[in-house]
Amino acid sequence: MDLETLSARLSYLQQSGLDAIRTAADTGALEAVQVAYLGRRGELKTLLSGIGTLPTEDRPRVGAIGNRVREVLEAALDARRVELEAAALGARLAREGVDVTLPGRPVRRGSLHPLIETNREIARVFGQFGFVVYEGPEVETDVRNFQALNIPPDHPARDLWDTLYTDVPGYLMRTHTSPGQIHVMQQAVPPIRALLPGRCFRHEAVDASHGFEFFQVEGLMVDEGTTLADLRGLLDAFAQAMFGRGRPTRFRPGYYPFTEPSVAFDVQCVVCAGAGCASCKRTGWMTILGAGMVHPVVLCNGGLDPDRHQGFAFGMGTDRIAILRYGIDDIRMFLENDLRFLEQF
Ligand code: 2NL
Repeated sequence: MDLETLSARLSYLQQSGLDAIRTAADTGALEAVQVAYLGRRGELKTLLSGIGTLPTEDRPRVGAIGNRVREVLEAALDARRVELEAAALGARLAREGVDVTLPGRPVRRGSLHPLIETNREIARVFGQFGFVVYEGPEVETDVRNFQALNIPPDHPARDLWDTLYTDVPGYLMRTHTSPGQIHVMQQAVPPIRALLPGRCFRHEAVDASHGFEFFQVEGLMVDEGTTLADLRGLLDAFAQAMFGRGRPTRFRPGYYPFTEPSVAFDVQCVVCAGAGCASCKRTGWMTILGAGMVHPVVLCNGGLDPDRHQGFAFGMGTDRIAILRYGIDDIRMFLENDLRFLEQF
């Protein structure tokens, strides 16, 4: 082969290499072009192996042309590689792109159960009078749930059919939050202003106004010289906060083994406002809680001296307060966990 032919072939090789590089559709194809032209057994190597047949003085010139061809092709390969990678990235971005202007998926927010909200509202009102929230255990001793509260052994509440007993002798599911107040009396030093919200349990046949579990809130105040008048004033303020300003209230005589005297506290019916309706059984009054002066025996059981300290206590069913506030007629709704009901509050 002579110099001229070899130069022409090198020039042709460069041109066809550049064409192949330009038309390579992706980085894989480009890799194949590189191997075919510049690889160890590529076209350039093959062509240059003919250099030995040239006269010695021509060899450097052909070598220089060969190097130049390699440089041109390498530069073209690099440029095309950058181009292909950018195009691939662009295509991927277009394919996987996120439309940030699309509306988001709505987050479904939960809310507190209406009974828990009612408990909190009750605690908020009494909190303004200095009452502090305490909590007691749901499994209690027979002593604290009954004996300490002056509830005699033959009291109907102690019957198997009214109380859920555990299989551990002497332990039961508390039937009211009062045993929690015994804990408070035994631990705190008067003046005591305690509020005890919590879940209670009774062995009941379930109907529209009875469940086997229910919420109760109890209050206890113990100090020197605490009277029934203090109780009345406090409960009036509570009734007005829950059922509206200026709402008339009344005390009626009641009975509990743990208070003496005992009262029922009524609020004028919010539905009929005195005219008589089904909601208050046409009496014009709704009983919202029971209360009384803590029985001296109970004060003693709580570790206090009745000659020095007196107190009052009151207890209410959260369910009942919520029913009256929201105008619901079936307490089973509160425990059925039907969102269509619960979401209305
Ligand atoms: C009701 C009536 C009441 C009490 C609860 C109480 C607690 C102690 C001492 C004295 Cl430690 N009394 N609690 C007093 C009167 C009534 O609850 O019908 N609740 C739903």
